[in-house]
Amino acid sequence: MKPVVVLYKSLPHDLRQRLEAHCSVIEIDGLTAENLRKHATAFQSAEGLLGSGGLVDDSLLAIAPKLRAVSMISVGYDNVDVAALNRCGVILMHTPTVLTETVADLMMALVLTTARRIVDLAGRVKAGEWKSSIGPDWYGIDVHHKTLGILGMGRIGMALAQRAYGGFSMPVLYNARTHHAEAEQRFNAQYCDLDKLLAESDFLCISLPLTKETHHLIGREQLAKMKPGAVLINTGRGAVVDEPALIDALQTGHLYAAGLDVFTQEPLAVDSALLKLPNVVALPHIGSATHATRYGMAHDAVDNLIAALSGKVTQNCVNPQLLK
Ligand code: 8YV
Repeated sequence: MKPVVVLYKSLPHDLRQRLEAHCSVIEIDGLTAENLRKHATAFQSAEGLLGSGGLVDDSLLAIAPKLRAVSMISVGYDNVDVAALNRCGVILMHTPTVLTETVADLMMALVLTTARRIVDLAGRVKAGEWKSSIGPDWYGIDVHHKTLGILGMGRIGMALAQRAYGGFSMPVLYNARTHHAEAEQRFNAQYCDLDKLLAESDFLCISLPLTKETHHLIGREQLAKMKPGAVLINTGRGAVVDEPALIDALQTGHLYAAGLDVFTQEPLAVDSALLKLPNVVALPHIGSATHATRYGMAHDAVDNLIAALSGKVTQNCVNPQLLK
C-alpha cells in the first residue's frame, strides 16, 4: 500500500503525478489550525507531509502519529520545531541547493535598486515629476568598488560574493560561524567580526536563517554601529533584524536605504512605517520566486519526500542522525 501524504501546497501537474506514483496524496490548502481540525483523519493516517510555510510543531505531531517524513519546499525551516520532530523520529527534508543563484540575483538586484533609487525614481517619472534635467536630489550612490558585507556565508552568500566581486569589483567582507576558505580564495573575501562588518560595509547583506541565535541579531545597537550612509539588504528572515530599530535608523538618515524581501510579519502590514519611507524597497518574499526555481524546489521536495519514505535519503536532510 502506498503511504499517505498530506500535501499542503499545490504542485505542478507532472510533479503531482510523480508524487502520486509513489504515494496516496491528500491535498489541503495550508497548515492552518482550522485545517488541522478539519482534516484530522488525513493527518491520522499521514506518513508524509509536503508543502511550505505553516507551523510544523507538537500540535501537528500530536494528530499525526504515523508521520515519518516532512518535506519542505524551501531552504528555510524556522517554521518547523526540529527538536519535536527528532523526538518523534520524523525526518525533515528541505531544498538547500536549487534556489541559490536565484536568491543571489535578487540580493544583487536589491543592492542596485536601493543604491540607484530605482523604485522611487521610476515612480516619480510615472507620476509626471520629471519636468527638467534632474539635479542632485535625484542622484543615488555608487555600487561598484564599494564594500559589500555579507552576514552568513552559506551557498547564497557565496553566490552573492561572486557577483559582487567578479561583476562589480566590490571588496567583500563577511561574518559567519566559521571561516570560509573558498570564499577567501575565490573572492578575496575577508573574514571579520560583526562589529567590523557593521562599521565597514557600504552594503550589509543578510543571508541568515532564523534561529534562536540569529533572532534580532541586528538590533538597535548593531544598527548604530553601521557605517553612516550604508544600505541594509535582508533576504534571509525578517526577524533577524529588529524592525522598529531599522525604521528608526532609516528615518533618522543614519542608513541610506534598505532593501527588504523578508519581514517579521508576512505579508507586511499595509500600514507598516517601512512602506512610508521612500528609501525602502519592500518586496513580497520573492527571493526564490522565478518559474524555473520554484519548479526546481517543488521537484526536489517531491524527490526528497519519496526518498525519505522509501529509506533512500542521500542528501537534503536536516536531521540525518535519524537515518542511522
Ligand atoms: C520560499 C524561502 O519563498 O526557501 C526559503 O526558505 O524563504 C523561499 O524560497 C518560501 O519558503 C516559499 O516556498
